[in-house]
Amino acid sequence: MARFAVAVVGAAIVLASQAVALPSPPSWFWLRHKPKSPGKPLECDRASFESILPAGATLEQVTAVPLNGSYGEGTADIPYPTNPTGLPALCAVTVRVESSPTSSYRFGLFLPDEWKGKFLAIGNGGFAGGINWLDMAPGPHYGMATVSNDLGHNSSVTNLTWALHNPEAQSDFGWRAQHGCIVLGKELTRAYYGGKRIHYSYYNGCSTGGRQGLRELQEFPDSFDGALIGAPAWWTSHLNNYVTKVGLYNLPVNDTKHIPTTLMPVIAAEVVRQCDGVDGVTDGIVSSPELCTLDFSKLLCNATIPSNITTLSNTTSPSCLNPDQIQTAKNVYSDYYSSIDPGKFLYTGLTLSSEDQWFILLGGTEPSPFGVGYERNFLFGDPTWDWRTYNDTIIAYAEQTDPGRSTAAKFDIHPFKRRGGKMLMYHGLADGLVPTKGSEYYYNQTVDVFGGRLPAVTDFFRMFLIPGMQHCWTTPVDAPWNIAGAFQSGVMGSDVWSVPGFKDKRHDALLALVDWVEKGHPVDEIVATTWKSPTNYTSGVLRQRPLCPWPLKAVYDGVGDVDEAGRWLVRWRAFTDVE
Ligand SMILES: *[C@@H]1O[C@H](CO)[C@@H](O)[C@H](O)[C@H]1NC(C)=O
Ligand SMILES: *[C@@H]1O[C@H](CO)[C@@H](O)[C@H](O)[C@H]1NC(C)=O
Ligand SMILES: *[C@@H]1O[C@H](CO)[C@@H](O)[C@H](O)[C@H]1NC(C)=O
Ligand SMILES: *[C@@H]1O[C@H](CO)[C@@H](O)[C@H](O)[C@H]1NC(C)=O
Ligand SMILES: *[C@@H]1O[C@H](CO)[C@@H](O)[C@H](O)[C@H]1NC(C)=O
Ligand SMILES: *[C@@H]1O[C@H](CO)[C@@H](O)[C@H](O)[C@H]1NC(C)=O
Ligand SMILES: *[C@@H]1O[C@H](CO)[C@@H](O)[C@H](O)[C@H]1NC(C)=O
Ligand SMILES: *[C@@H]1O[C@H](CO)[C@@H](O)[C@H](O)[C@H]1NC(C)=O
Ligand SMILES: *[C@@H]1O[C@H](CO)[C@@H](O)[C@H](O)[C@H]1NC(C)=O
Ligand SMILES: CC(=O)N[C@H]1CO[C@H](CO)[C@@H](O)[C@@H]1O
Repeated sequence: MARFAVAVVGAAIVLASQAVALPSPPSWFWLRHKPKSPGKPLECDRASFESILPAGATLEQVTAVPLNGSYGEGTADIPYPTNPTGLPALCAVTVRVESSPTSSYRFGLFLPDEWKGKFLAIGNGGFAGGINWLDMAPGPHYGMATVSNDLGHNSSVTNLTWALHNPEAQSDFGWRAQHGCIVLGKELTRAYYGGKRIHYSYYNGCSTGGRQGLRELQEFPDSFDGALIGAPAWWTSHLNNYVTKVGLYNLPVNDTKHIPTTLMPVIAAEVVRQCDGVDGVTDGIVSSPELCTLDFSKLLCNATIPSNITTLSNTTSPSCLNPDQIQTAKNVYSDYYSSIDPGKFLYTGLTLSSEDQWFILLGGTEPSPFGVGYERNFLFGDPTWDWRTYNDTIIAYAEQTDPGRSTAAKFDIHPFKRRGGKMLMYHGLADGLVPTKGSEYYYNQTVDVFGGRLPAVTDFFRMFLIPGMQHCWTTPVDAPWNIAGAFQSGVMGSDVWSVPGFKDKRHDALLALVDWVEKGHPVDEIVATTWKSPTNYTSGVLRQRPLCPWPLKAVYDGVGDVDEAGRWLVRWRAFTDVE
């Protein structure tokens, strides 16, 4: 154990986080010994797992779950209290691993009776400290052994106080718990199935989960053959300060510039009015926000309305903004550049059509806990740090220190590509939490590292932007959104997996990825689905549309049913500066 602690301390003093590889697990980490009878599967019982777990790991639970059973920790799992139901028969295992003398993480493993020789790791969301049992549920339906971990703490998505003065817990959050549960999870999987090989390993995560997946494949390219990365919160050192900055655009609440949450849908509706048709189809969905130049004057209140009246209840003409509020909206859409180091790009703005989710970052009386919690508990170690003192030097400091080394900004992933790794990234164009253009920026940076040529990247890494989809799931504008990404099954029901009614590689992005990895078929399109009631599949399919690998996009052929995926063609986006 001591050796591991030393290695981690050694890593923590390296400030330039991109340059040095993270330490590998120490020797005590590996299984104590091979199972007693090689070739013979283990029983799903405590004795079997206890006999092989390494010294630093403790067995918590082993449960044989019958067909159509349910498993999870219920409300004891603060961020993931919903237990999946309707599971295939499997062995559920929970293990706690000491990651340093003062820290530990827990992980859960589903080992399906009908195993197809595959392994799947699942991500978390926000700062959620808990095993994501609900998101693990699809894995065994695909025949995959599936792992998820609690990132080394026990908390809700927005509670970051566990990180205060706790660099070991920060490292578990940053990369260590995720990597450790993959290494040990694979060992246990092989042992459980009698020493059989794992033929393919996959990843599925969104938001923080997207970050976890990128972090893992950047540092440990052998972990996955395929990774499905949704709306990644990859640029921790920038993003978690950016969200404070965005919050400050709209504060204090008694300022004339403040946009109350009641006006956000008003802006959203005006954006749809002006930007919907720009993509060629008037359907209430803004599919090409980058081609729309919003005329803000259409949102401006007439001069007769006093500019200090900002709430709906005070105005006679409520569906409008004062000039200061217009400026706030412009700030939110603008990319963030440093005021201290002029011209230095710090983050992309939110896209047109994200307004229905602005309440997350702009709706409070102080900036989001994703920002202030990060600054107080990770960055400054000062629970009294005053967000009013935020300034643009903070990002440079965060970049240098990168607490927990959680930032996933190592764009050179040649080792992942060389071993045959494939990655699908996706991001909702109506995301109001993690800016969509940040994924585009990530993709561009990767293209640069690969010589500035798109084909050098598209042959192993493709990105799909999903018009009208918010952060990770669902839609306020009846846009097709479901591609079986992380969290997407869970919000449809505790027993849902894949895309209900369309459990195939054309509609399910994980199955598309599997087809690319295992059969060599590149993913040229994914058909997204929505229902009459967007998260209720029994309400009936409303629309399906193909998504294309960025920068390609689907265009309606002008004939037939616009809500039918087959009526859409693939076209080049209006770039002239890429191949
Ligand atoms: C599966 O379990 C649920 C309860 O969780 C039950 O309502 C349902 O009838 C079961 N289905 C089958 C096929 O046994
Ligand atoms: C996490 O905290 C909750 C609420 O305090 C508690 O019920 C639960 O047992 C804790 N979980 C673990 C693994 O410590
Ligand atoms: C945050 O978590 C800490 C324990 O880590 C707990 O004491 C505190 O009550 C939590 N705060 C909220 C707002 O839930
Ligand atoms: C806003 O509120 C703060 C404190 O609540 C007060 O000091 C300030 O004067 C107010 N500003 C305006 C413009 O009313
Ligand atoms: C401003 O006044 C004009 C003329 O009265 C009216 O047509 C228009 O709708 C008003 N605009 C807003 C945003 O209230
Ligand atoms: C708005 O400003 C006007 C004129 O400056 C002032 O008379 C009025 O009291 C202010 N209203 C509010 C709600 O602050
Ligand atoms: C910016 O904020 C940091 C952290 O609160 C503080 O140490 C620094 O003095 C501030 N810099 C300026 C120029 O205000
Ligand atoms: C990505 O690159 C394309 C092509 O050069 C460019 O048009 C686009 O603005 C870039 N996007 C971002 C977010 O950097
Ligand atoms: C889902 O839709 C069906 C059919 O419209 C309806 O009967 C059912 O109550 C809905 N379920 C929920 C949870 O809203
Ligand atoms: C003059 C007036 O009606 N003021 C109201 C404006 O709206 C706020 C918030 O709803 C109320 O608190 C004020 O009384």
